[in-house]
Amino acid sequence: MVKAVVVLGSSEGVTGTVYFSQEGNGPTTVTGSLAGLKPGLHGFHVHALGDTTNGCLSTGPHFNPNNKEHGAPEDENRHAGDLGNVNVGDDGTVSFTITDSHIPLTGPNSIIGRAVVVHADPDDLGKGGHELSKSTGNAGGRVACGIIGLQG
Ligand SMILES: [Cu+2]
Ligand SMILES: [Zn+2]
Repeated sequence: MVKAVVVLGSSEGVTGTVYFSQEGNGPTTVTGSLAGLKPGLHGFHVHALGDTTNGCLSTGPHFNPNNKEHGAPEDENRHAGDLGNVNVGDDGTVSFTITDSHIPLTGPNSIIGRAVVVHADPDDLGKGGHELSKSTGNAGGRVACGIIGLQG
C-alpha cells in the first residue's frame, strides 16, 4: 500500500486535506475534505507541477502524460489529472471519496510531487462549448492548491 497526502493552502481562506492510497497496481482512492468554498461545484484536478513559487498559478496545466483532451473522469479521452468536480454544501464544506485508475502513486506516471488544485467555478468536463472546455473545463481561477507528498 502506497499512501500520499496533500494539505491545501489558499490566499482566499480555503483549507483542506486530501489523502491518496493505492494497493499494488489497483485504482487510487482519494479521500478528502475542504472548507471555505462557495457552495456548488468546483473543478478538482491534479496539475502537472509541484511548484507553488507563484501560488497555484505555477502548478502548470492538468497532469496529462498521454496527451489527451480535457474530459470527465469517466471519459476515455481525458487528462490523467481530470478528477471532475467536488460539490460543496451550503456551509462551504465538502467531504468526498473518489476512486480513479489514472492517478497512480508509483511508476512513470506517478502523481507524487505534483499538485492538487481546487477551482473557483464548475468544471464543464470538456462539454461546455467554451474555448477553454477542451483544455481546462473552463473552471475559473485556482482558489486552493497543495503539493502531493508521500505519507508513511
Ligand atoms: Cu485545475
Ligand atoms: Zn483536464
